[in-house]
Amino acid sequence: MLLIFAGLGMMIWNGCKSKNENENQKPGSAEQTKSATGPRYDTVTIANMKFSPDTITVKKGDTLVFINNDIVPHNVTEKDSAWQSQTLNPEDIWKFAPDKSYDYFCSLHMVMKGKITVE
Ligand SMILES: [Cu+2]
Repeated sequence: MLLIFAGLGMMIWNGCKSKNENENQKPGSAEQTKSATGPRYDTVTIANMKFSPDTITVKKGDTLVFINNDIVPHNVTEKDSAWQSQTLNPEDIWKFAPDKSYDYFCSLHMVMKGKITVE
């Protein structure tokens, strides 16, 4: 008799637990994240002589924000010189909305390379 009551108690307890878990999943919270479309800003940080991330995928219309967090000046130069940022001194910011995919580098430090993929 005691076992039956204990078993029944567990069933009720488990039932309540799963009910609460379902209630915690508010419908719409996932939809709100999905509806956050439109132009976005993506950030590339320059630090320790590197672009980070060095490869980035953005949506067409998005704006890339390059931030120089290094202690020396850098720039952002398209591989075939299609465009080039001004010299970015430490703490300078440069915004750029790529219309297509590009490879780029820093013409002050040729080892610094990066890639923008526009999808
Ligand atoms: Cu540089």
